[in-house]
Amino acid sequence: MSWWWLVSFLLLLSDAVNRNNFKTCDQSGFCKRLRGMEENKSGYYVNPETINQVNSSSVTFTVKHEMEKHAHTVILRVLKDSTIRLTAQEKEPVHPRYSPVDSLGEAPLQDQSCTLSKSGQTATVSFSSHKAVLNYNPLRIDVYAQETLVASVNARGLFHVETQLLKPEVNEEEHQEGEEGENEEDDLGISAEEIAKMDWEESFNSHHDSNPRGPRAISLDVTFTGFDKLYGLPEHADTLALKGTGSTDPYRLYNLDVFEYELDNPMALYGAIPYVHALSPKHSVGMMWLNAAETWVDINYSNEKSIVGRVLSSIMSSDEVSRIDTHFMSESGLLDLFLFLGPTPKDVTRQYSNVFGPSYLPPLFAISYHQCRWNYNDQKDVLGVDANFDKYDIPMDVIWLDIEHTDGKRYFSWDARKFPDSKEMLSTLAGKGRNMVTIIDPHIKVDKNWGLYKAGKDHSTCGIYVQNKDGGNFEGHCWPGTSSWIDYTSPCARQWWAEQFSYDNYQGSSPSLFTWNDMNEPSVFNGPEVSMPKDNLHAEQWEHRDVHNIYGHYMHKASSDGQVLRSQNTARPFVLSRAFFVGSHRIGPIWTGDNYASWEHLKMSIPMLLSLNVAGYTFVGADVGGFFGSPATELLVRWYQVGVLQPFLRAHAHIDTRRREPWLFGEENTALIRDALILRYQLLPYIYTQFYKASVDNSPIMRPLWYDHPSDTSLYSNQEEFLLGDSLLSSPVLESNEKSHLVTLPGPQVWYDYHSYTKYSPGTMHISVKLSSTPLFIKGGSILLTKMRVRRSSQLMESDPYTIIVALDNKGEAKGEAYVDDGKSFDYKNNKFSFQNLSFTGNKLSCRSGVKEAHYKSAGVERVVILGVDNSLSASHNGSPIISTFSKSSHSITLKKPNLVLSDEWDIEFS
Ligand code: NBV
Repeated sequence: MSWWWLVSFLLLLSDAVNRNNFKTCDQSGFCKRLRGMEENKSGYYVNPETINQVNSSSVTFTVKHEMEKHAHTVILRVLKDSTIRLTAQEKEPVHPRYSPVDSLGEAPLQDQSCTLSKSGQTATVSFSSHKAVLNYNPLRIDVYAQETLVASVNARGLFHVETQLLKPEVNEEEHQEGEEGENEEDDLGISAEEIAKMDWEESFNSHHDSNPRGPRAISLDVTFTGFDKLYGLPEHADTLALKGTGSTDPYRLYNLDVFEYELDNPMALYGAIPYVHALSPKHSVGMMWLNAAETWVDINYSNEKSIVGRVLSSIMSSDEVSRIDTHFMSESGLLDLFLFLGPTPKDVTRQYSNVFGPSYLPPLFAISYHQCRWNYNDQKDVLGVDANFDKYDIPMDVIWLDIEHTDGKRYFSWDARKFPDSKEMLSTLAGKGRNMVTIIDPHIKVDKNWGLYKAGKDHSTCGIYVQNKDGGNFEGHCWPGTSSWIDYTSPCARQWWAEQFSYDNYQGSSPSLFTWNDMNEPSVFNGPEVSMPKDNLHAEQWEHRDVHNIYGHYMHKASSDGQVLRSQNTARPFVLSRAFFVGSHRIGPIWTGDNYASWEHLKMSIPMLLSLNVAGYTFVGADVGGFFGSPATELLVRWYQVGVLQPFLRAHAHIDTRRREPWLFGEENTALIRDALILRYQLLPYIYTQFYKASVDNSPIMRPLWYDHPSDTSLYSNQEEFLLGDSLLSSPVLESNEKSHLVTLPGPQVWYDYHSYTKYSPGTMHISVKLSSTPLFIKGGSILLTKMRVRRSSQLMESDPYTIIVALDNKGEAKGEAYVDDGKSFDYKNNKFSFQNLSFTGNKLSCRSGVKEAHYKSAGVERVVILGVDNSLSASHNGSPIISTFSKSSHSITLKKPNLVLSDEWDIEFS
């Protein structure tokens, strides 16, 4: 066993994060430099003569610095739907700056026309009812949404671009002369001494970063004025509302494999979306800092008057203006900023979706239940687990195989001893409508006798592997031993990778086999911060430093493309990824990595998943039960009850933990887990409809309560409850042995208990709970689609009939939507789906096609339940009566066998 293996192994045995493995801001050269900048000293100003409207939607100007010779071209572009894009580019960069353009959605950005006017020391760009006011000296841009100042760029003067300098040949003698005061300037206007002081090279632990292109960080402050809270910046194991970072490190965004991550702190985790959402009762604003390099973000909340505050109070005659200062710092890359001006959270979501695209529409099985473990040992084990789900009558759609299923951690292969006939196994599962997922990591075992490794090495048209700083294939250590890493940033390598998923290349695979991409931050056991050296080289000679945070995204994309390719463009892909970046929501789900079987981690799953949804990532989940450790039975049951209402639902466990399949905890607990999973399967038609909506405009699937109720500030810090789509509220039990549970039901609507139909007025209340309780509420005024007969898998439920639940509001009305398609193909893109608008008003329940050109014959409706009815009503369709029963105790009416097809248009009349 070599030393690195021993070190990694020992690390795996320790039971908490090893903070020494990861940099603090002080240990990260650029973070230290930029965080240490003094406010209001930036020295950047606009050259007024350069301000120019280049086309109907864009204004450009040149920004210069008092001390430096470098000039920057800034473009302020106005996009359709209250969106601004601001980019700054050095005029003559020594090295180009990376821009993660593949994060942008497929639809081209749409412009909105604007007008430019200048007066005195400012220029104003006006569009719709908004404007951006550019102050020349010092450089500042104040953005007003409908006459209200919402954001100020560089109000604190922290804009800074480390212009890419040429590395000085530091000669000791000259350097000393410099120190004695000669201080000669280079041709960029910076003294040799200053250049020498910058961190050209850096070391961390035993790792050396040669940084051959020199310091080239960028920094910018943006102040959100008049806002109460800021959200977003996934991924951190921290509160939903972002904290001020005055006494901590800034929030760090640098995709890392953090072993046993800690809760409640700003340390980096597996993925990065540099996006914040500022919230006040009147306004929501979103901001994306589109940069794929290591990024740190400082946040400060205050009510004091700043320059911005003074500007605002002079307009609004208010004394105190709450403001949130942010400071974004990235190690390299282009400055590229998007501001979404709202005004509501939903508007911000739509504006985000216009730029970064909506979410991907998963196949139906993907939103059902996944059973995973590191590892299911062999074929027999898999089939035994599968059979037990049937024996215990528990629905399940997918069984997962972790790294041990491979031949020596060579991905796309099977350990022939353990899995002698994978196709047979896959087909047994497929017979019950069940699928399988195998893990495929980005590190490729260096094995000259392995076809896949060799094919990558010998590829004739492009470099398949990431290179080290000297241009050879980078080799590091990971699960298979010495490995190389695929360069997914290269389109050619991505194409090659996608081809590995063909049935010919991936022997023993079949159409029901899907993929899990782990370790794609990338995790390199013997690399700096357990990742890749920053001076490694990618396609087009980009340094790893430039592309680090988008690396995993490209792997996710290439794997998903591979699945689409193998199906000849007919089947929707399913790839789970651990690393992610801006735009990954268009590819497939992610999960929150290696959590722990503790109540604290269960609780933390909620703010973590909510932050992701706020930042545009809708299909997300956390390992049910906790990855490390063995959950006590009560915790496991509660975790299922929470997990079944979260977007991605997978139970998973570390190899060293006790087996924990749902039937291993005694009959009573098996029943509780079964009930939780049955609830998920009953709700699948509703949840699938939410996924459809996310695929249109990226509406979050899992929402903070404030999202639909932004004017209620008491909800701003609520991270114990969440909305699932727009009609359900989950108030999970997150404490051991809880008997009396606090529920917050936001107004003005009434709410109904999903299980008992009890009606609640909005407000905060205690309800009594047992271990069997899964507090779940339906919003008055909504209509939900469910299927009450649950079978072994979602596929086997395809033609089962629907139950429609109508929850009336105080006016006796309700509305909802129902989306149905084949659940697996791309036919929905050719209008083979059904999207129905359901509404209950004036004693009539109507079902109308919401998309006229769409057609798909759905299953029938077997039951309609109306909640919130005070007396018995008789129901009929086209004059024929429908059997109905009134329940006095639950104030509900149930209609049986109305004989209707959901995808048809129909009315049910009540009298
Ligand atoms: O492949 C093994 C595990 C996997 O089960 C887990 O879900 C990943 O997050 N993987 C990490 C590597 C080892 C973790 C200690």
